[in-house]
Amino acid sequence: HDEEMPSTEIITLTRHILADQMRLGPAATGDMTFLLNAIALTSKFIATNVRRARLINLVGLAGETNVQGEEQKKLDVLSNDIMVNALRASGKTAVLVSEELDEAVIVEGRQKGKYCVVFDPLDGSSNIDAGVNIGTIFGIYRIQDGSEGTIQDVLRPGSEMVAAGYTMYGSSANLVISTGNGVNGYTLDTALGEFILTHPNIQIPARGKIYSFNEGNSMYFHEPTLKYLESIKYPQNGKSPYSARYIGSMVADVHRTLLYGGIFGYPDDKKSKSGKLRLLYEAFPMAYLTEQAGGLATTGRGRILEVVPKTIHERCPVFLGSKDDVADLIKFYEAEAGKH
Ligand code: P6P
Repeated sequence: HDEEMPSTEIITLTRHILADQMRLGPAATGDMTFLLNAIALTSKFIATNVRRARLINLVGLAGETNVQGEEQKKLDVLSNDIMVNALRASGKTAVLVSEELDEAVIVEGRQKGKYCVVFDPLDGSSNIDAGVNIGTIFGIYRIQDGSEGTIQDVLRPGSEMVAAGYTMYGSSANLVISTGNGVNGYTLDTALGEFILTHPNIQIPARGKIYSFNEGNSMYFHEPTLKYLESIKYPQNGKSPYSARYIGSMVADVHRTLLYGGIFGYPDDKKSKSGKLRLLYEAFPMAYLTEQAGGLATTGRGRILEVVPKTIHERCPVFLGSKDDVADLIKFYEAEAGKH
């Protein structure tokens, strides 16, 4: 045949995580599979609305009312509502934590399940009018044995998560997930309405050539951060300097780091005592994915996944990426610690 025959071997998200579930054997009840499918559905819904909002925002600005004329809900509120509703309705969750909600949602009655989902429904949404990629970030804990599902089930180190992922909304929707057995990437085929496996077994390069920091905060940076950046911008022994890439949307910066390597950092500094990124639903999921892809994720003083959260919206310094690059950064923090 001269025209390209469509592949008849398409691995959809559902098929791929079902295979993953079978790997776990009869103990797996399929609840995680069902839960991840519910999350995938919300990502499809959000992807559609992000795409439409770009049009509405632009048209809205011109004509005062948007194309549908309906009251346009803020996209991040809309994204939060679809996720809370879909996760509660899945019957697989007991506790939900959202960047958009001050308090955790405790699921009661028949709908209560055994998983806790912490999420940022639309991270980076301030970038949407510029057409910059934004995303949904999520992490999943199983409730602790004997627990009915309380806030204590999510105030646990990220190392106790059983899954994490993000969906990046750009020219296409990319869903990247790990259930503890490596990292896989799926791309939404809008014709099928299915996420198709496009990036099996993502492995971050051991070292990259890109650093991703907001250097606009340099005047506030602590010594170790400044010294590390100096070492890659003015390298000794004839090495080439690293390239700077900073999108200002965590999902996009982390996605590029996973695929191309290098280091992403949002340090704590004199202005932001604990940095800016949230521990539970930004730092933990991205650290989980980075480690599953063979990279490192540190606060500068220790492994991000070992931090024990005290409150659900607390912040945490983040340095993550290629293991050799992050190891180089850690040396500067150890030198600093060694001084005292
Ligand atoms: P800054 C977006 O607002 C966000 O929460 C992350 O997605 C992103 O990495 C960070 O803040 C960007 O922050 O201070 O560099 O604009």
